[in-house]
Parts: sequence; structure tokens; C-alpha cells
Amino acid sequence: MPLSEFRKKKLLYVFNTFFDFNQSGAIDRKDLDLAIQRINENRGWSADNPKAQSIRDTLLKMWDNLRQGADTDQDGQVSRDEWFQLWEEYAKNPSNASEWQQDYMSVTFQLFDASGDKSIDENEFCNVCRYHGVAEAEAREAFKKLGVGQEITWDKFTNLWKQYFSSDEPTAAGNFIFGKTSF
Ligand SMILES: [Ca+2]
Ligand SMILES: [Ca+2]
Repeated sequence: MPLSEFRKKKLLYVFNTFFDFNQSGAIDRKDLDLAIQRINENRGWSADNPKAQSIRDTLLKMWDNLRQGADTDQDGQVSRDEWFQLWEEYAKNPSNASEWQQDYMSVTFQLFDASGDKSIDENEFCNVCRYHGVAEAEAREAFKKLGVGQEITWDKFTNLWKQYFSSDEPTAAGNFIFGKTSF
């Protein structure tokens, strides 16, 4: 089954908001450096903070794996079409995610979970969404639509995350995991 327009919109939202930071239309090393800079700003970390270094190492490894798995034409960047192909492959069997996808899911959880207690509460969720340009009211609405109660545990998160990247169902709770309520 080809990628639906709905899923393409969700994929483009993540591509534009969380990966292609310099809006060049592709993901490359420059975006990664910007991402690291933004995380440090958001958390108030200096570049030599051990947590900053740990996230930096994780993201660098993720970038290498993403490039290996998705940069089909090997031009050093991941285009939108290459991004779509990556997730089209994923959706065929979400329980068999690549190492990159598993790392990405776990890093996303860590970014939301600012306090590091393995649970994301509404304020943590809204803070990260707001930082990426989602209005606070929309992020709070999205949190409600996730249907998780007070907090997103790792188990709930993994289910919602899978839905975001594989579901064609417009009312699936997982569609709201990045704070957007419509696409
Ligand atoms: Ca870019
Ligand atoms: Ca490429």
C-alpha cells in the first residue's frame, strides 16, 4: 500500500520541525549541529555538560545510522523522498524497527522527559512542543487527546510513537505525540 497523503503530512511535520532545522529541504550534518545547539539552549546546558555530551554522542551515532539506512543516493543528505521511503518500509512491520528507529524513539522520549524520571508529564510535553513552535493551547489539547491520563510512561510512549509513524487513522491517539492536533 502506498504512503497516504495523511501519513506524508505527519512525516513532513517531523522532518521540518525536528530534523531539517535550517530548512534546506534535506537533512544533513549542519542540521545535526543546529539540533545539538538548540537542545543545549533549551536545557540551559553548556557544551561540556556531561548530559550535553551524552546527547551529542547519541545524536551523532543516530545521524550515521540514519545516513546509512536512508541516504539511498549517497549524496550525504536525506531528502524528503528518502525520508518517506524509510518510513514506508518501517510501516510494513513496525515491530521490526531498525536500530536507528529504536534509537530515535528513545531519544525523543529522553528529550520530552526533562526531569529524567522515565515519565513525561503534561508540562514537560508542552515545554518541548512549545519550543518547536506549537502553541501552548494546542500542545495541551494534544496531551489530552493522547489519552494517557497524567503521564506518558515508556510503554505508552512506544505504542503512541508507533501509531504516529504507521497509522492512517486520523483519530488514532498516537497522531498527537508531537503536540500537533491537525495536519
Ligand atoms: Ca537541512
Ligand atoms: Ca540523499
